[in-house]
Amino acid sequence: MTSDGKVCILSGGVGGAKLVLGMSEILDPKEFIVVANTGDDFVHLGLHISPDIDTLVYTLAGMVDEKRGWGLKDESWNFLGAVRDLGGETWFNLGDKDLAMHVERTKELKAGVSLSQVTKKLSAALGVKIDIVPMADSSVATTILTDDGSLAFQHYFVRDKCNPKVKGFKFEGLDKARPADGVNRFNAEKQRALLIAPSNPFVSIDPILGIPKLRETFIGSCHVKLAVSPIVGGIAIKGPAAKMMSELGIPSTATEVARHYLGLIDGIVIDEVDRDQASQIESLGIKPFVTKTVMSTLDDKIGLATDCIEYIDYLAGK
Ligand code: FO1
Repeated sequence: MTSDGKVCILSGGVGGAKLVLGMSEILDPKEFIVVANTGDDFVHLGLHISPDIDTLVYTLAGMVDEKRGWGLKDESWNFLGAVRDLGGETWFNLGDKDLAMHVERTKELKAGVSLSQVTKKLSAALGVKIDIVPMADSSVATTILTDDGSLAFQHYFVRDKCNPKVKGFKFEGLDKARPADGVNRFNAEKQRALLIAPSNPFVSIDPILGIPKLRETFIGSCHVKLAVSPIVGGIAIKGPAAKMMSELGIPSTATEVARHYLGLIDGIVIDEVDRDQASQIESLGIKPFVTKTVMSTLDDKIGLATDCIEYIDYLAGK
């Protein structure tokens, strides 16, 4: 590890997990931690589901279904079929093998083990060496304010397929949330960088940054603050970020992603197709780095992770 401390990656699900996988190929596990959004967490059929943690763990364990981006590959769906036969809720797809993760997590949480500790235990069991830390151990629940009323995150995202028009967001429990121990340990010293993954700024990153005092602490504890834009050529590679932006009256551009993080980040990585926005971003006082950000192959993921680390070192004046 360098003497300059660690990199802390803030991540949601699919897009963030891809960058983290790339990072795991170029950095030692001791050189970085991943802080996962838990605003998407919910209790379903009596089970505690932590979708972004699951996606990170399965991706790093090489077990994720790459086509869907979430859940396990070679999955079967007998449990879901049996729930359907009983007239139960089947809008949220829980595969037979995936079920084990939620059952084990729920059992441990019920026994009083913290989400941080359960995550550590379950990721280690699957051979994941990267430190994945939930943003908080207490519950934070993202609610989407829409034209159809307030919707719990997974109702908006999975059940209603992101169709309702978004008017705003609420993060219940955020005021009482405290950063998990792993995040506190990271912030106790001067660290190499904060890296915001190409995740949804509104529902994946804002819940993390909204934990009281966390944003200010990151500003103080990290030498460099860098984000990667999840918006490429006006669209989001995965998920509703671009749709949310246009419904909120914000142009869906990399420039607006940079503006969203104004006051926090020193630099932003944007895609080649958005090269013409570089000077606009620069005029915000944020330094843009243009590269290929779409991560289809493992080489793409390693390439973007390498670019991020090189740009972090450049911004640190090395
Ligand atoms: N996403 C879907 O689009 N449909 C699903 O049925 C679904 C099930 C699911 C089960 C377990 C899990 O860990 C994740 C799951 N996801 C599903 C992904 C997840 O809900 C979203 O990708 C995130 O919450 C957004 O980051």
